[in-house]
Amino acid sequence: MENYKEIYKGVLDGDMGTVEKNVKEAINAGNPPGEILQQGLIDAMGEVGRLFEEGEYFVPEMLIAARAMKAGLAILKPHLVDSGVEAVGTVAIGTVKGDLHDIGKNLVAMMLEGAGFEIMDLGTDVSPEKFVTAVEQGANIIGLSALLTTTMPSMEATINALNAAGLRNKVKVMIGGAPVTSEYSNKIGADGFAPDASQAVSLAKSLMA
Ligand code: B1M
Repeated sequence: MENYKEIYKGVLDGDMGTVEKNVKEAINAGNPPGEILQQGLIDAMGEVGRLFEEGEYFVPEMLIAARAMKAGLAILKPHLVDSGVEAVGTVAIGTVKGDLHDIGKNLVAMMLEGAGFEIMDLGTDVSPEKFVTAVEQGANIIGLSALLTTTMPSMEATINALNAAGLRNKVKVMIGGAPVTSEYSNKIGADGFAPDASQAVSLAKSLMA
């Protein structure tokens, strides 16, 4: 599919215009939004990570690639999010303290919204205290995202803060992000781990059941 190749290349080049144009064309041609997302945007971001690891890309290249990906996501969002679904629960989601990566977190939030969850998006670099406040404000689930091995301990710190506030039994905790595993989830006492956005939806539904 020519548009997917252009989207992929557009993300790698950090070319927002090309990404936007080809996402629109792919949608208008009737391609499934999930496929545009995976084969165009997500696959390209994986390649950006690989190029960074190999020393071919540096932080500025990662940043402009992320900006191009976000431009594509903004166009895809209404097609991924099915409006009019009844609310099934509230998820307060954020990227943990010290971590500024938000693309995966945004995607998970979008898919959860599409599945009927109410979303409290706490943003990035979210402290354990802010998650605690969100539970006090009525979140049924908190979703923690971490992309750096160095920020994963903030997940455990958040669970500890919920325990200290006496709120741990009032909320379910789900975690995810590239370096996170289900073993880590068990180790820190989270209620579940999802490796991607669609499995995050299944997990959130099962946690609410
Ligand atoms: Co950063 N970065 N980055 N980065 N960056 C990674 C994560 C890295 C793996 C690159 C690499 O070395 N290959 C590496 C981490 C190494 C490690 O810790 N093991 C890294 C590094 C080192 C850094 C800096 C330290 C670089 C530096 O400054 N020297 C720095 C840290 C800044 C900080 O956070 N304090 C940094 C900065 C940045 C940018 C700002 C330039 C930019 C982020 C822009 C933004 O997000 N607004 C950036 C980017 C773009 C990346 C890569 C290339 C792409 C991440 C991404 O968006 N992926 C990344 C390499 C990679 O992952 N291949 C990398 C696409 C996204 C859809 O996937 O986020 O995995 P992902 O989300 C998935 C799943 O993980 C899951 O579902 C999502 C959708 O399927 N998921 C959840 C995520 N959260 C979930 C939550 C859930 C459930 C599922 O429940 C709640």
